[in-house]
Amino acid sequence: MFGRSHPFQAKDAGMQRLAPTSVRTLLVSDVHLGSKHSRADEFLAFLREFHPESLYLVGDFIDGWKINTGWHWSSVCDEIIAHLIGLARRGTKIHYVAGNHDAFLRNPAFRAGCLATLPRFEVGNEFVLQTLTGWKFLITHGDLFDRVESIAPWLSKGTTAFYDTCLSMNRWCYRTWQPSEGNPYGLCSVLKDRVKRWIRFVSDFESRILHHAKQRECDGVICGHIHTPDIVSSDSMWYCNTGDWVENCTGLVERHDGRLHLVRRYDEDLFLRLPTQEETLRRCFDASKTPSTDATELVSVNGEDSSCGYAA
Ligand SMILES: [Mn+2]
Repeated sequence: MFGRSHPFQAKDAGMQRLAPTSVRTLLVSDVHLGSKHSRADEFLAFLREFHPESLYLVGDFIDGWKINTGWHWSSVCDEIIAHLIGLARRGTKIHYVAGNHDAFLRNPAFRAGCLATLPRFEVGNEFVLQTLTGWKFLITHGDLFDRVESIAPWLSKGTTAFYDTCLSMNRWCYRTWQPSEGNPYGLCSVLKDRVKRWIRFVSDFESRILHHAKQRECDGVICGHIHTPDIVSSDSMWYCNTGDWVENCTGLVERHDGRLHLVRRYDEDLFLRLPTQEETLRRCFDASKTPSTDATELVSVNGEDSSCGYAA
């Protein structure tokens, strides 16, 4: 589906940039700017594809853990920051959710000192997004619900060092053999997927985060942290993970027609069409059904909605 002419590559290919697509909301997480493994180029190309009314940076946007152990801040990182300031000036509201790699933003004194002067820019541990169709999603990074992260941060830091080594080895292998296309971090992605599945199993990540969203009277959650993009329904709620910009290059878009669109660089896109709240209530009343996911539609880009692809 994503051939070599994918819009993310337009900048590299020297093609003319298309006008950005206007969208209601854009959500991205785990960009890890400052880490040498961050895919800053591709992320900037992706950002330029859209003009969102609201932008959510769902944690680990800046990798503060790398400040002492290998800080890589390229000119592209500056371009990304300049682009965000430009978006804010043109009216986009930017929400910055703090993650475990940029936990310094959880310090109120830091926030008050450095960020108070930025207009249309808000920092928090969590936000509630009401979609066009009326559904409420809790937006949080996710580390606060990762049992490994909260109980054994030393283990988390240890696995991060191991993971960085894997990323470096993977990049070396990719450069050595230079396959014509594919994900340069594909091997790592598979490895990390296994590790994260284990963490999900051990720490009960999804159910803990959904439980919290339910307590906040939300219908679902949008998070990042585990670098595994996904849209799944669980216990009559929606769990959406925006993925990352290290291995998967993914982001979540809420389009003006109300659909949630998970854009995936190396896999098929996913679309989630949620009915409006009124529609759901009417169905419940008509058929005495409980509010469930039966009125929703989750399709891949190759499904019947294929005409509504990425560049629509
Ligand atoms: Mn994280």
